[in-house]
Amino acid sequence: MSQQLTMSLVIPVYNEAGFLPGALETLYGELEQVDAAVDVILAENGSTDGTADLGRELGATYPNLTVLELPEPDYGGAMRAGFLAATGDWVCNSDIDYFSGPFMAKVVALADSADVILASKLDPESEDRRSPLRRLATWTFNQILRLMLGSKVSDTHGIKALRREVIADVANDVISRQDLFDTELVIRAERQGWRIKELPIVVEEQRETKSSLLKRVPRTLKGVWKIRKALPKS
Ligand SMILES: Nc1nc2c(ncn2[C@@H]2O[C@H](COP(=O)(O)OP(=O)(O)O)[C@@H](O)[C@H]2O)c(=O)[nH]1
Ligand SMILES: [Mg+2]
Repeated sequence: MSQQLTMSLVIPVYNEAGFLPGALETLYGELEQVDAAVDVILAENGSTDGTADLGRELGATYPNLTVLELPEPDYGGAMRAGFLAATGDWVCNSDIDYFSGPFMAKVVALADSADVILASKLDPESEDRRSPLRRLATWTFNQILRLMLGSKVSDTHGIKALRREVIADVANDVISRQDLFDTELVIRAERQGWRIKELPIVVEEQRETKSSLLKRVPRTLKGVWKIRKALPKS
């Protein structure tokens, strides 16, 4: 019998004490369909509502759950720490309100034929149930990445899985913090020639976004420009 794949699931969390218990119950239910030895890393930083303590308490109920606690609220910083702490053959990444057991099961099935697997909200077969504004933002962001960074992938900022070797290859070069960490990680993997596969997904967030879309726009444009300057010329 071949050995079971190991998979770490990195989830950044910030002030999620109210949402965490229900979300973990749903998540662990979905993980039952994944034929891999899965461990979950909650990458918390800067919460003021006891999210990290609660996560550790829930570790008594849920197997293989660890909490990384860092000082400053920084989505990208938490992602970086989580990705670098992960020990699985594959490292998945999801939000606490947007994850997918079926996607992780597909990663197991495709593990030999790809190095990076992206759940693409823009795949023609995807079913994106978010608001038109959020869908437009996703499409526009992807156009910007194509234009400014020459990327050919259709979604860098969603549910994804990377072979651990890919992370070891590129994570330390990523300069972005906050929302662009994962985008730069995927684009650096693309530039390095790692095999990328995109899969359709049903996009259904379990709650409205907490951050303002409008505030993200200037920050994102500035961030993409910085990535462009930092990437080696292709
Ligand atoms: N560690 C950490 N996680 C964050 C931070 N901001 C957001 N998150 C987490 O990132 C994920 C996505 O956040 P959400 O508010 O749902 O934003 P959305 O992507 O616009 O829907 C959730 O799991 C949040 O808890 C942060 O500053 N630090
Ligand atoms: Mg969300």
